[in-house]
Amino acid sequence: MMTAMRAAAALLAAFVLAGPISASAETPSPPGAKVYFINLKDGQDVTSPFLVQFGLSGMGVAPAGVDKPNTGHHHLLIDSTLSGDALKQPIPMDDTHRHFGAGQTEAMISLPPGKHTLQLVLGDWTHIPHVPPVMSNVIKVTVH
Ligand SMILES: [Cu+2]
Repeated sequence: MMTAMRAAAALLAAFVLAGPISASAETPSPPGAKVYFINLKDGQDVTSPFLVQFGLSGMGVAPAGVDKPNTGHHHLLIDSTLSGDALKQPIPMDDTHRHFGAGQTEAMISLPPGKHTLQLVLGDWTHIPHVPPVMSNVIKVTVH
């Protein structure tokens, strides 16, 4: 996991250094592609840590760094959203923007008790959302 994160960070750094040429390369998503929560519903009560299963239809999962048409890797936004120009840039890597760059399709998530929002966003091989973006609904969960 550390190795994957480090590779992802290196890739992100390489991308940033490459500058405007790479930044103009949009990755298209096919019509009808969507990401969704398989095992969680809006308003659900969960006990931390809890399993989050990432659903994807109309596209495939590929690890970060693998440039293959109609693929991407999952990102879980926790108490956070992406809009406007943020959708044209690499998704930040922090506690509220989790990357699953090894191609994971589920994760155990630990969160403090209380209400939280969750959203899935697919990112391309350089962690940038597709055009148009492939994002799930925002769901609210209550963590116990
Ligand atoms: Cu990513």
